Amino acid sequence: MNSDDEAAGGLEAVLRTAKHALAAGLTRSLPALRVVNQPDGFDCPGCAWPEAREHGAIEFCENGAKAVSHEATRKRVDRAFFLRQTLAALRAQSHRELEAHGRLTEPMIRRPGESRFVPIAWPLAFQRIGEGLRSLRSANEAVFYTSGRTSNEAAFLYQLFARELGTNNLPDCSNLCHESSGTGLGEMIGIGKGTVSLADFEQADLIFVLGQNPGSNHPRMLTTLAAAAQRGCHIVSINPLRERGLVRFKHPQQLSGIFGSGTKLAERFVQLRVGGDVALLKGVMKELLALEDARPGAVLDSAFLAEYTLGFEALRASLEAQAWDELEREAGVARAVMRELAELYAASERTIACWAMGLTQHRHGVANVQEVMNLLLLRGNLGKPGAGPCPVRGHSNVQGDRTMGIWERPGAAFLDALERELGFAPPRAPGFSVIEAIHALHDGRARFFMAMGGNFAAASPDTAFTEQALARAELAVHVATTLNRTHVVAGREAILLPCLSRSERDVQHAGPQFVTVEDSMATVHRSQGRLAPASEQLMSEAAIVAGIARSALRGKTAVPWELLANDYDEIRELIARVVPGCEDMNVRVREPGGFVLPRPPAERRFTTPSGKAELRVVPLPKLEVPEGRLILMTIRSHDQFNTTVYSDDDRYRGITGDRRVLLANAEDLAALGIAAQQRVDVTSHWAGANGEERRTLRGLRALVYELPRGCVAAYFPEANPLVPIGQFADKSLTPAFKSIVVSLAPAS
Ligand SMILES: Nc1nc2c(c(=O)[nH]1)N[C@H]1C(S)=C(S)[C@@H](COP(=O)(O)OP(=O)(O)OC[C@H]3O[C@@H](n4cnc5c(=O)[nH]c(N)nc54)[C@H](O)[C@@H]3O)O[C@H]1N2
Ligand SMILES: Nc1nc2c(c(=O)[nH]1)N[C@H]1C(S)=C(S)[C@@H](COP(=O)(O)OP(=O)(O)OC[C@H]3O[C@@H](n4cnc5c(=O)[nH]c(N)nc54)[C@H](O)[C@@H]3O)O[C@H]1N2
Ligand SMILES: [Mo]
Repeated sequence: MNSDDEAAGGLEAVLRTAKHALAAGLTRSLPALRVVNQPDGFDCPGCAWPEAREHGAIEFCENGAKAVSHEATRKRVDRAFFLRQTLAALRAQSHRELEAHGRLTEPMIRRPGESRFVPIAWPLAFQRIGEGLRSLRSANEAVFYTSGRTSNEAAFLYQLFARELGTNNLPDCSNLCHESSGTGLGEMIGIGKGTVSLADFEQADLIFVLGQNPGSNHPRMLTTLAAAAQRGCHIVSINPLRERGLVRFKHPQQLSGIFGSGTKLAERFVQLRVGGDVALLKGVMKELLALEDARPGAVLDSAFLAEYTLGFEALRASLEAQAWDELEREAGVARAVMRELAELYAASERTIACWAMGLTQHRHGVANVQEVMNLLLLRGNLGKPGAGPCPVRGHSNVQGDRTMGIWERPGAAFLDALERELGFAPPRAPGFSVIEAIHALHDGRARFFMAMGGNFAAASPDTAFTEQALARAELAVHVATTLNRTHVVAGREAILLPCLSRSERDVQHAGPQFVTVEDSMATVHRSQGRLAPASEQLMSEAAIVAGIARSALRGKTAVPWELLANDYDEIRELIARVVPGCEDMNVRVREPGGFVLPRPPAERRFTTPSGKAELRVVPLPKLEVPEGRLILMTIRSHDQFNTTVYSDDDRYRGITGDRRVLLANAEDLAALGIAAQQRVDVTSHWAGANGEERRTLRGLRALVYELPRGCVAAYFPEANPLVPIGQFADKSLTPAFKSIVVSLAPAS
């Protein structure tokens, strides 16, 4: 490979961006791109990486452009479309085909036993949903899912409605995503968020990037990493796959980046086994203790450990008792490499650790996160400039939705505040997370399913089981922008409600509205769409929730729904009274750049029971992989946003024209007698309640790839049928999307 093939970004990214804008129709898409992530524009609907707030600079990336162009498409899914397409025809289409039909334009309903969606007026749709909800025996038979693109204002209203109705059944995409980070950090430092800001990246001298592929999934993060690398900061990527976007980077929006050879990013790449992070990190910490023994007082931050933490002695004892051979075997990394990492870390004054799905989506996802936090705490890398944990969030407002109360296990303080300010008694029992909701729908404990965005059927594990569960809902209600698999499989009866997208103008009775979002670093800022709505019939998410709430609760409500939906300042007044840190929200969010929510650990204050940061001893996970079987991780390509697939290419990984592929180590394929390019059937195996369970996905093309022995990879969501419903992270219940035991056979 020459350097051009290696570098992410550059001229090719510019051309791709232009191509996606052209595909959407220049007149809709280019004005939109000009106001993405600008102070008076809208927040990019792509990832949650914060914007560098330099006025005048156009802050978007190739993949943000794809997300914007996708919602700015000129194609329409209208009543004529549904006359042509039966349910059976829609069910036969791929994820990519369904999304490519374009934007939903008017409310539609599919009645029980009918084979088509037909139009329904908004008031009648609300009425029907209200009836459906009132017919439930208990509010706990309803499930209210949220994906992470929903604004703070809509999310706050949505949870308020669910709780006034009487349930905490508010599963969200976080359950499938960073829940392990929230749980792991919450136990150790008191809140489930990271503590660093963009400014910290300007001061760090060492950045770990664990289980993350920012070149495709957080492209703007590369600008930050490139700037750090240029001033000499060390960057270490820990990943079974050598992700090209982390090797070299060309800034696509600067001339030097378009034509130059790029900045070298991660100078160190540690290729561990899938699931080997706890073992690797234990090894690094064990070597760190050895370095401290050799140079007492020079390696650990003993003053910090003594003043701010608990549990160091137990952690030390467990590391000392841990055998090296187990660590090397489980990590698939030699002790010498762990030693090198320990030396690099010991020499660093300010370390940041970034991570994403490669850590969270394992049975030991919480343990992974806690080992990272242990490592940081040993050298006091928390609450000082240039240092700290940085879980890199996925959806653009997934963190904000949680702050607004989209959570099946809300804290007592949040519920108390709701009760105090709204005057109704919210339910106190925990609700269903995604996995729990799937089971409840499956066995009839839940009978109503509503989704505020997202694609529950395709994003969840065990597709066959999940689709069966969704199909059993008596009524399924979807608030969405584009058509997807969930809309065509869920519910005996289904209602599709089309909403405004992030980039579109939102005008209510009180005039033009803006919404707010919270990025990955806890900054809350405004987002205001500028494009004309895709159809005159679209409603905002906030107005849809208010309409449903009024219909379902009738007069029995303590909430002025109409007033709130007419003027989002009124929603923010309420948020300011309920959500800590949002005081004076209407004033502060109008200031340039918005405001930062409090993160006590960033000031070395800990709201844990002990009042200290608590180091944790986590067990060493042992992935039992029987002879002849492999561990499968499911990952994103460069040309998708979660279940929205834009093309069948994966440019940085050099894969074109096919997503039904299985990436594997050459020696593993040879040992199994499978040739490169041969089609294989992949079967997952797990211990179910009634003996071994298995699922098979047929006809994936085997591709030789630079992966450790025993590890294979396939794309999400095509590979989701293989993910066992019963395998999820301890404590956080995040499905083990990245460690599935599989066997291969030549395609039948
Ligand atoms: N363009 C675009 N942007 C996106 C998204 C998108 O789909 N498209 N999705 C958004 C969302 S919701 C999220 S959550 C993020 C996801 O962002 P990422 O977490 O970067 O996405 P994944 O493709 O799931 O990649 C996980 C990485 O983990 C590695 N990995 C897998 N198993 C292990 C392991 O056991 N250990 C280690 N150390 N590494 C491992 C994989 O090789 C891969 O590089 O991106 C967000 N941004
Ligand atoms: N195997 C496997 N499975 C995974 C993962 C994995 O790595 N591997 N990753 C998991 C992760 S990290 C996540 S976050 C989940 C994602 O799960 P989800 O968030 O449920 O899925 P998305 O694909 O992001 O949702 C796309 C849909 O959202 C709707 N939409 C888009 N914009 C808007 C909007 O502004 N408003 C509304 N109301 N709707 C909108 C569109 O109809 C679109 O079809 O998937 C999870 N599933
Ligand atoms: Mo995510």
